[in-house]
Amino acid sequence: MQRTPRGNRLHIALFGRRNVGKSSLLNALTRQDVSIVSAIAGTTTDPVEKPMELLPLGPVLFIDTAGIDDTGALGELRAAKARAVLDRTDLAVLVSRQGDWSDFEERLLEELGSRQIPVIVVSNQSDLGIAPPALRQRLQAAGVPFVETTATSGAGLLDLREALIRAAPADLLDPPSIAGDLVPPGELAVLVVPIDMEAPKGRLILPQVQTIRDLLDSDACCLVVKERELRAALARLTGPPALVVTDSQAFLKVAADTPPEVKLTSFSILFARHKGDLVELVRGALAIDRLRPGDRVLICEACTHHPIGDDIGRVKIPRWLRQYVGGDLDFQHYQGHDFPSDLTGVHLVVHCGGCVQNRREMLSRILRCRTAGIPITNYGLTIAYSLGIFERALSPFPSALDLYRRHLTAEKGLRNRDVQPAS
Ligand SMILES: Nc1nc2c(ncn2[C@@H]2O[C@H](COP(=O)(O)OP(=O)(O)OP(=O)(O)O)[C@@H](O)[C@H]2O)c(=O)[nH]1
Ligand code: SF4
Ligand SMILES: [Mg+2]
Repeated sequence: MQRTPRGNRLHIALFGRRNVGKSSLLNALTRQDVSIVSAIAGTTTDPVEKPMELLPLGPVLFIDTAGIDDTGALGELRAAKARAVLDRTDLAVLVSRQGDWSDFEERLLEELGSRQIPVIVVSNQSDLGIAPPALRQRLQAAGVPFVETTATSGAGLLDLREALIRAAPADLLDPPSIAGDLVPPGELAVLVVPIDMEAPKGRLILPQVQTIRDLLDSDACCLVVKERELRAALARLTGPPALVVTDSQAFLKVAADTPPEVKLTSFSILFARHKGDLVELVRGALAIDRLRPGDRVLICEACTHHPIGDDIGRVKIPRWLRQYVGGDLDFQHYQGHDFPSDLTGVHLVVHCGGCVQNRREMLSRILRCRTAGIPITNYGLTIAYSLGIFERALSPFPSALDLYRRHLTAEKGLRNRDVQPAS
C-alpha cells in the first residue's frame, strides 16, 4: 500500500457546460495530460479521476466530468453520470467561459448550495474576454469565491489553488478516528483477521490496514491474530486488551472467546462511524425487526471485487437475514458508485463499511435514505443484530448503545401494554 487510498482523499470535482475548459483546467492543475482536451463539445464522456498531492491540503482526488448541458439520449446519460459525481464531491469547481452565466450554472450553484458542498466559480478563457463585473459582485455578495483563469497559459492557476485550499471543508479533512480514540496510548487492541478463501493473496484488506495505521497514529499497540488463535493469544496477555476488533464474519466465535468485560466490535462497525454516521446506521439495523418475507433489501458494496465462494454480500448476509425473518427476501445488489436515485419499494439498505469511499459519498447515501424514509444500516451491524450480539458489538460506543437500550425499553413497554388485561 504505497498511496493514500481514494476514500481518504478530498474529492474536488470540476463541473460546467461543454467546452468551457474543464479538462484543460484539470491538466493545468495537475501539470499532466490527464484528460483529453479538444475544441469539440462533449469530449469528456465518463468522469476522469486523478489522485495527487495538493499541498498543504495533502492527498486529493480531482474529478473531471462531462458537460452538464450535454443533449440527446447519450448526452443526457453522460450528464447524469456527471451529476452523480455530486454525491462524492467534497469541493466543487464550477467552470464557466468568460463568466457566461446561464440557467445551467444557476441550477448547479443552487444544487451545490442545497447539498452544502463548498464551491469556487471559475471564469476560464479569460484571455478571450473578462467576466461581467455584475456576476463577480453577485457571487462575492453571496460569499462564493470567484477566480478568473486561462487554462492554456496557466494564468490565474495560483489563485485557483489558493481558493481550493481556503474552501476545503475542515471536518472532511479530519473525519472521526477509526479506533485510535477507543484505545488509550500504550494500551492494546487485538485485531481478529480470518484468512479464508475470500482473503486476498499475500496482503490484508484495506479496513484492516487502515485500522492498524490509525491505532499506531494514536500511540496504541495492536496484536493481529486469526480467530483460531484468539483464545490462546488472550491467555498469554498479562492484562485484558482495551478493545477486540473482529471481521464481522467471525463475530460469534470471537464473542465466545473474548471475556465479556472486554469491549468488542467489528471492522465494519468501526467504519460505520469513520465513514458515515454510526447512530443513524444503528437506527437502521433496528428496522430488521420490521422486515417481512418478500420485502426488498438493497445490498451496496463500495468496491467492485469479483464475488467468490461464500461472499459476504451475496451469500452470507442474505442467508442470515432470511433466517432471521423466517422467509425469502428480494435482494438487489449495487456496486461501486452505483446507488439508486429512486428508493421506492425498498424496505432496507445494507451497506458495506465503505472503506474505499470518501465520507461525503457515504453521508450522501445516508441522507438520501433518510429523506426517502428508508432505513440504512451496514454489514457489521446487520450481522451483529441478526446473530443476537448487537449490544456486545456496540459496547465501545456509548451513544449508539444508549439508542439501542432506549429502543429495547420502549419495545418492552409496548409488549407490557399489549398483555395488560382489559379493565
Ligand atoms: N483560448 C483559450 N482556450 C481554452 C482555454 N481553456 C481551454 N481552451 C480550449 O477550449 C476547448 C475546450 O477545452 P476542454 O478542456 O476540452 O473543455 P471541456 O470543458 O473539458 O469540454 P467537454 O469535455 O467537451 O465538456 C479546447 O480547444 C481548449 O484548447 C483558455 O483558457 N483559453
Ligand atoms: S466491501 Fe466495502 S468495506 Fe469491504 S473492502 Fe470493499 S469497500 Fe471496503
Ligand atoms: Mg472535458
